[in-house]
Amino acid sequence: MKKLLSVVLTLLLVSLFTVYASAETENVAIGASYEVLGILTDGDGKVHYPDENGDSLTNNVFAQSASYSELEFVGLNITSQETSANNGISEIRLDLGKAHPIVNAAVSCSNLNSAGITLPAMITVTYSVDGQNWSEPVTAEYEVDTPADGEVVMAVASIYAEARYITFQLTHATNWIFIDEVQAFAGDISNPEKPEESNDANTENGGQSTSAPEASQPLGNAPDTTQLSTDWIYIVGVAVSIAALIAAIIYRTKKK
Ligand SMILES: [Ca+2]
Repeated sequence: MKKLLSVVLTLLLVSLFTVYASAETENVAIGASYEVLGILTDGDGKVHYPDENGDSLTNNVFAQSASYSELEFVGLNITSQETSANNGISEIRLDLGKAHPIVNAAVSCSNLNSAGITLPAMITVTYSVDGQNWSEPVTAEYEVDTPADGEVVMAVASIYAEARYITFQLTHATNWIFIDEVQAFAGDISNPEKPEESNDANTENGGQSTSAPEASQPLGNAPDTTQLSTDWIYIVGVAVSIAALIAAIIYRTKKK
């Protein structure tokens, strides 16, 4: 009986580790090249809040505070030529070098209202394997519900598809948006933990596309039925594991 118990416990630990490992992701945007639309050059040719070395957004370094004086931030201005010509939307176009299975993409933004720097009113992400065929826009959600003034806030878009090119479209709430990093996390895209996206953000900008996941399927998302059944296998597996673990502990306690 003891042998059986140790076998069961070992199997449980292995299965729990497998579940944990499948949730691991890696930021494959570190060191990736990108293009920015929205840096402001004034009439005298002065560049305001530039991307000093052209690597601030993928160097895996974050600003120490929300301040505009932090060199890690790249300033994007709604009156810049590029943003003006792009319907008031600034963009960061990331090239990962090759296609990766992308679980989600994130962008880090300063929220310093007291200095006229606000979070984008909306962030949408589109992605592509070949740079020709693009997904429908996916709305990124802020990780903080009510960001405080002076806080740096991350917005995350759920992707679950192969992608090499990822474009962040940043709709301005005010003149300035300050960004210090963009990220793209590769991992297991076969098992999306579907956060059912609300369409609230989409309605703010009537022109943008609505719900995203269905539209992004042509680029490689698994069908919903597969996702659901895989989810349930994990949930049942973990539940059985925990029940068996408790039973084993009770059994051993009684033996003593
Ligand atoms: Ca950075």
